[in-house]
Amino acid sequence: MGKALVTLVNPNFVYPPITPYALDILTTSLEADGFDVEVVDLTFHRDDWEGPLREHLATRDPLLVGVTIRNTDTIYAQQQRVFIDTHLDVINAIKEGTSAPIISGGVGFSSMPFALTDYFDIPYGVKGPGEQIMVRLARTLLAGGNPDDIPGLLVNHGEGRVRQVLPFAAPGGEAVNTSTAYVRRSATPHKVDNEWYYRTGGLGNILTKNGCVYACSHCVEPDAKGTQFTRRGVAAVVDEIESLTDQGIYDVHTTDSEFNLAVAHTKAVLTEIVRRKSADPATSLHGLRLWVYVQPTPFDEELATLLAEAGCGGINLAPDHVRDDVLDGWKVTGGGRRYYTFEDTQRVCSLARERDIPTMVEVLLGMPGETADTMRECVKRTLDLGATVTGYSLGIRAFPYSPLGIQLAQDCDGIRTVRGLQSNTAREPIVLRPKGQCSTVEYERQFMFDRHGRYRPVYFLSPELPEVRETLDSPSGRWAKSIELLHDLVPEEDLYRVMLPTLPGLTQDDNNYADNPFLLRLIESGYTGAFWSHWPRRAEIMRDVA
Ligand code: B12
Ligand code: SF4
Repeated sequence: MGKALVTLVNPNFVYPPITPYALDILTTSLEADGFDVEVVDLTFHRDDWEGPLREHLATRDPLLVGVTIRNTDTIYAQQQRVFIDTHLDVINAIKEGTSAPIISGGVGFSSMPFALTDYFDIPYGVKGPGEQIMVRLARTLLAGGNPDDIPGLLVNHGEGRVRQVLPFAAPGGEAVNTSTAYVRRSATPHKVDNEWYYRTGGLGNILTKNGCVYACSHCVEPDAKGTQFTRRGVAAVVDEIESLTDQGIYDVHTTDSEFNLAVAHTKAVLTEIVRRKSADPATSLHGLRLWVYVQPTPFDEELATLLAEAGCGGINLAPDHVRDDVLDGWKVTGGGRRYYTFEDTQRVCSLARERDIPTMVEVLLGMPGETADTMRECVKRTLDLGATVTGYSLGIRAFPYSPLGIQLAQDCDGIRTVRGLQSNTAREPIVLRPKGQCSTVEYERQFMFDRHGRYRPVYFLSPELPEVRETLDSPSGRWAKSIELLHDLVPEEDLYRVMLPTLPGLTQDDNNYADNPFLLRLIESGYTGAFWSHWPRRAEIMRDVA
């Protein structure tokens, strides 16, 4: 028996299911500090979640309940689905079942933490890594202390007043448990069932470092995760990967913002995997397929060879575009410098091809400056890369603290809309207020809700794309002509290896992972590994399972 019980709830109803890794991390730290932890994982009960939640709360008396919010919405311009409505339902049900305080965190939560602490009407929230702060809160509550003394904790004072306890450091750093392997279990009652997630979702997951030092203008991650790299101990990371492969979880996806940044550490992790494989013919690491997110630099021969030797299943590369004039000021370091060129992208693709490592190239169209011509050139040159799969997105979700979101709010200045601001559910022009003109809760809220409290997630699509005037003038206009143009730009013979944004009825080649019908079929049929790796064979696979 531990000091007290902490309940952790996973309200993620998106399929294919993704292992709630964060809950293993929180559990590891809480248990190490002597707390009992029970996980109520509602992902596998998305149609009857109230039953298991009620039953848990009726038979337990937790000191504290933690709720992980991984995604706020699809962040997918063509299907702007919001998830926080069901998260609120779950949180309200928790409140009915217990008087224990509720704390929330997660990367989605951290993208608008003040607004969500207020919206969920919960006493506490955490922005960024939560393992250390969660332990401090549990300890403080147990001792009858004052949570207002826990630096970094978000405390809800009611009526829209959410404050972060000072002094707080930016997310990351000491907030991360870097020294121990996180305990990954399977089939243990009341814990995350990693093997079941693998069987039903096709992937496990591993974190090697937290945060990102870059400042790409579309991206929420440096703000939500931390603006520095916090590296985990190499042995701890590889011990953890080995514990996953020991449990039969062979396809493991990195959850670093980018695996190849802080590249000396990346190489150290891979070297340790390779060392263990060559030292021990019996280690389950021989079955590992590691799926990684990378940027075009830093990436050299040594890294490519280490990836191949460690057992890389595939590389997901995000150059986003090919043209310098579009990428300038967008894909930049914290100091504002560009950090790769199109030649670097070509190089990663050929280094991977030489080693038979499949590649997925991610392209983000519709950022500021995008025109029909830049789009045309981008599609042509990215298809020429010969990647296994190329994924095109059109339009970007604007978040309160992504550099683009901040800029859009400044440009609106609370008095005008800006061309390109869009939301499928907008009923009036989107006018954002910059920070300083409103409270932090209000500032964050406006990126998700309109002034009447209706969901209206804010997106940006380049107004220089060839859209008709009515589309550009309407806050809910759909960039349909650009999508049609994009489809036209992909030659018929390349379609099998391309993911495209779609309009209802246009095609099935949808690149939104949330409840994607192809992916769901794939998983039912026992396929594992990153979803994109099966994409080129989708027609055949769908025929086989029909
Ligand atoms: C890898 C990844 C994927 C992979 C997952 C592979 C796998 N097997 O895990 C794939 C490609 C499948 C994927 C899919 C999607 N993803 Co994704 N993904 C990521 C990525 C890079 C890592 C997520 C992760 O596991 N992080 C590691 C964990 C340990 O960190 P964490 O969850 O943040 O947890 C820490 C803290 O947040 C905190 N914390 C977490 N929970 C709690 C709870 C409490 C109580 C407390 C106190 C603290 C706390 O403490 C934790 C430990 O330090 C993130 C970005 C990122 N760098 O995190 C995007 C990200 C989470 N994904 C995102 C999205 C939108 C999606 C999709 C919805 C996309 C889509 N439309 O299909 C789907 C959803 C799938 C699903 N079923 O949920 C967005 C979410 C944005 C938002 N505001 O909602 C992110 C942030 C990407 C981005 N830049 O926008 N994803
Ligand atoms: S897109 Fe840029 S800022 Fe975002 S995680 Fe990747 S490198 Fe970092």
